[in-house]
Amino acid sequence: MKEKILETIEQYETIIIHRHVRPDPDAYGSQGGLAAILQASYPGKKIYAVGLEEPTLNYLRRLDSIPDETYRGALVIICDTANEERICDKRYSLGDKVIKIDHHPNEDPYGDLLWVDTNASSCSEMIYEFYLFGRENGLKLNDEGARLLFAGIVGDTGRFIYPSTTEKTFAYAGELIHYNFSRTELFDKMYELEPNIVKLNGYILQNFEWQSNGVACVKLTKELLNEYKAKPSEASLLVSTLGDVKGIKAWVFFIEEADQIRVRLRSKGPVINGVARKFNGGGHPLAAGASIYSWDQTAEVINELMEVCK
Ligand SMILES: [Mn+2]
Repeated sequence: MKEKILETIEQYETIIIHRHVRPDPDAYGSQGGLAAILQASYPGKKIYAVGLEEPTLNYLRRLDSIPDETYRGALVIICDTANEERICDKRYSLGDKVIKIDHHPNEDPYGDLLWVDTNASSCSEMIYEFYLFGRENGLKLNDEGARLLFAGIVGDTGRFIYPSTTEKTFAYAGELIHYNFSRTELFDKMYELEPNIVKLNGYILQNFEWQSNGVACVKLTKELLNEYKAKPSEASLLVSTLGDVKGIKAWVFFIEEADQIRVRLRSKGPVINGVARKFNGGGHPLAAGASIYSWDQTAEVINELMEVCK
């Protein structure tokens, strides 16, 4: 598949790279890393990375804004996005051909060419692997690309602690740090939190609720988020905070947004993306998400979660 993707890339003059909505460092890392590789390798081609910018990730890169016409005859590559619904910037369908590169379960096999590797820690790891594959055929990786791919790997592995981290992950990260970028600066940017968010984290640690079977939950209402002056997207960054609690098997954060309640599920072992799917969501076996539309529904989610943790 890597060979086919490389051949296809070579055939197109314009390549537009997308990623998922509500981006994380791996979304930016894989998208921006691939863009950097293609720009360095094919100076004659027009390469764009598009999507709605997430201000907290501006330190990774800024995105390109392009008119609809640019999509005419273009190749579109979508990184780190399991299903079409989650693709940021719906204009991806205006292109000539779509390639999906992703590491989530392939539940929605969209696109003309698909490369899905659920054993990869991150989509950024796949992009680095793609570069290794194409190196002999002229693919180049520059410092900026390496910084972005490293950030994506670090982000999706929780700094190399999640079980998705493999020997390959460490090997690739080890190669990436040979490039010239400041890891210290990157880590500072990735993990710094505003003081109000640190305080919200304090609230979470004080107030998470134990259920049965090693399940815990956290409910963050609009009122509470207002009190801490925290946006739902900022509260989402704190989801992993319960991972260190002794005896916890899986947990759920309910985060109220304007018109829905975001359900963020995490697990130390029991597979929880099935629970997410029951509420029209999805994701990885140990990290998934969904949406519900009333606080009454939280009990259903908690019950499903307790069921898989039995
Ligand atoms: Mn990812």
